[in-house]
Amino acid sequence: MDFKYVQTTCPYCGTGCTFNLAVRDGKVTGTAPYYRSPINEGKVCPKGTYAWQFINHKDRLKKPLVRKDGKYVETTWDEAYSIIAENFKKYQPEECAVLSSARCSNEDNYALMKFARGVLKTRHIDHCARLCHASTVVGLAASFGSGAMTNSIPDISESKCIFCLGSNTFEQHPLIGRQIMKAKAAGAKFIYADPRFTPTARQSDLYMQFYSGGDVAILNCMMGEIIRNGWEDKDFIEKRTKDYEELKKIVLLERYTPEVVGELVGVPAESLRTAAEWFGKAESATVLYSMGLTQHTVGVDNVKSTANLLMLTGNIGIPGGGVNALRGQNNVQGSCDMGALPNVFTGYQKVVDGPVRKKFEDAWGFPDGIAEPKNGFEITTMFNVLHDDPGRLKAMYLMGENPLLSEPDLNHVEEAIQNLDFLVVQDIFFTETCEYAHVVLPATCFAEKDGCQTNTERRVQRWRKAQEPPGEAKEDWRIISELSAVMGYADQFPYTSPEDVFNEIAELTPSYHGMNYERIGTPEALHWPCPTVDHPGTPILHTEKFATPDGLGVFHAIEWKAPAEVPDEEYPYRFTTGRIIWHYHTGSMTRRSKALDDEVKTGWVEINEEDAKELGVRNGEMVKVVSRRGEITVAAKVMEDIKKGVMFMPFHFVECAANRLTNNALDPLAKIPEFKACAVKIETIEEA
Ligand SMILES: Nc1nc2c(c(=O)[nH]1)N[C@H]1C(S)=C(S)[C@@H](COP(=O)(O)OP(=O)(O)OC[C@H]3O[C@@H](n4cnc5c(=O)[nH]c(N)nc54)[C@H](O)[C@@H]3O)O[C@H]1N2
Ligand SMILES: Nc1nc2c(c(=O)[nH]1)N[C@H]1C(S)=C(S)[C@@H](COP(=O)(O)OP(=O)(O)OC[C@H]3O[C@@H](n4cnc5c(=O)[nH]c(N)nc54)[C@H](O)[C@@H]3O)O[C@H]1N2
Ligand code: SF4
Ligand SMILES: [Mo]
Repeated sequence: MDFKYVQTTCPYCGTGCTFNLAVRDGKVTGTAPYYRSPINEGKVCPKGTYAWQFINHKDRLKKPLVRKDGKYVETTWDEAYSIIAENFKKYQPEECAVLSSARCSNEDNYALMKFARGVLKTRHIDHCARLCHASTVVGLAASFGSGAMTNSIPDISESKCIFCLGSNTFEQHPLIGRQIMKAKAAGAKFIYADPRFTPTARQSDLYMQFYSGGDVAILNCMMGEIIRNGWEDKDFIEKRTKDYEELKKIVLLERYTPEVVGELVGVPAESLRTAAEWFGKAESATVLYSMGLTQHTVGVDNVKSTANLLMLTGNIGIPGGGVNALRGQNNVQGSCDMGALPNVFTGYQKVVDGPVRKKFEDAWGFPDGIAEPKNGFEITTMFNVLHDDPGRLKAMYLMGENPLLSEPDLNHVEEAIQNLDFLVVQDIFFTETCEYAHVVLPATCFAEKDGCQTNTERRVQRWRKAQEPPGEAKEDWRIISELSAVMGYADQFPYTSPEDVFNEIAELTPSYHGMNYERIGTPEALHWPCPTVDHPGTPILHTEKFATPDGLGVFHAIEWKAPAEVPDEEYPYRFTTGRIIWHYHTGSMTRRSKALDDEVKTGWVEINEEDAKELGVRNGEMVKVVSRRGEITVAAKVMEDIKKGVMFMPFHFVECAANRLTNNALDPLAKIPEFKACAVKIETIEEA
């Protein structure tokens, strides 16, 4: 028997834990701890523990598939490439769109970004970061000049006061949750606000249960209290920020006093006062947030408000402080860094910036040029254009995303995608989205490839190949390179290994410039920015000055606004969506992992006890949840842990897909949809 351990990084959430894959006779058969990672020190959550179970699942895609007469038939790579090449040749760059993947490596994303802009010459490229932390990228860039988490994961344990708002950390970033427990053990106060009494809420010293969509009001209220009591950091405000007076004027308004806000969001005024006092007086304080803040039509406002609070209290650029935007997918930070966005090349270098563009043109050497210097469509815009303006977008190349379950308002998305003439999907399983594809390409998963990914704290870490892929599956970057060669661009994709791709990334990306496989291969790996080969990397941002042109942080005076759709007589309940610890997004991997699937087989809707009583709904009863966009039948989970008037559903399950109900209303700047607030009604199903 042949047995070995292969060290790798978790393919699920943005925490970026390291573990070993146990490999027996060439097949991955388990996981084992790897103790030297400073992030997780040998521990993992259930998804990490069982991240091996889907790898050799019988459903893995093993050969390219083409649709013929409505059926998918296996084909050779050569035929698949020539069908794709022939089809894409028919369309203008403007008619093509590309979706990249936060589940794939930096090398995969870079290759696809280059394919979009260089081979297809289209400006329309985006990925699921749009549905996730687009508000963070826009909001923190406006406040600090850089849209990334400011401090490191281990640094959270140093904080004296942690305010967690819109992040269910213990279920969605469990190994960051562990840092909260370490901070608490060292005496930190932990404040938590969420419409639901989650496992994270159970660990809090102060819990505020509020109506979804009330975040700016809460943050303004806390800032008002801090200023009224003189807990603000005057020195920091004066030396390192600007536009403070406008902020001050707004947050001191009568409408943001604890009494008024308490009434608006459904929280006792006293709790708001205590939260402000703990946060304002702490030696160091941090905000941890995630989707509860970003997935709103006011997502950018929410993010800017957290930046306001942290600057007001002088908690930026110090250990135990910071705006810690917990990024979601294993490599969503990396896919943004790689320029899988409609407005930037790698490292946030703008596509409209002349010298930047010239740099990429020269380095890439496409003889017939690259995409025009203009921002492209966001993923949400792509589906709106497909739906509302048929014929404008005709072909799409999609790698490692499953929008037919993850986008808002699925009925709209289903109509939209049928307006494509040609769709290629590259995945490891046959997903809901594959059902609309003309060609499906089998990719390798994390255990079958080398590469790297960038976690939420900007740490760039390695994946290492542990086994051969199933059937004829290939690495994503290799598929893209081979296809590009068939399309006449072999010279532009000369890579023989992911390391070749990474070296090109480092060359063209200032924040990755000092990185190479050897340097990122250590247990600590490296945080960007890392501009030179002798630079140690940057765990904490903005220590001396902000990344804005004048180096100052910018306060934004922001008023609270209601969500796009609020409860009314016909749809009287606030509806919000999210996740559970056992499953991951559209479930393509976790529902094929026996241990995780055994824990939770299907979805439910959480209903407050009193609401259930009024509705005459019993625990476990099947009910219809109806919004203006669609309806689903699902079991009711009657509980006291959710605020009265609010209902919650996990969105992982196709048979009761929460996104049939969600609202496609967008934040005007970030173009992120309002997954966290719409209105629904409940209909009981008559017994037959
Ligand atoms: N197990 C598991 N872990 C994951 C994922 C997964 O699918 N499964 N996905 C990963 C990804 S990509 C992401 S982006 C992260 C997301 O991580 P989180 O943002 O922590 O997860 P969510 O469940 O979407 O939402 C968090 C909380 O927001 C609350 N909430 C709802 N409405 C509001 C509101 O209006 N305001 C506030 N402040 N809170 C509200 C919800 O009740 C919920 O508890 O998780 C990552 N980790
Ligand atoms: N209602 C509601 N909807 C939401 C959210 C919410 O909170 N509420 N959250 C949103 C957020 S934050 C996010 S991030 C999105 C996520 O939305 P998606 O990214 O669409 O969801 P995933 O299920 O992660 O899809 C990733 C796909 O990549 C495939 N894959 C995995 N590894 C590889 C690989 O190495 N190569 C290739 N080619 N494919 C691979 C998987 O099989 C899967 O099909 O969902 C969004 N949708
Ligand atoms: S916390 Fe996230 S990265 Fe760590 S094991 Fe769990 S899913 Fe993987
Ligand atoms: Mo996400």
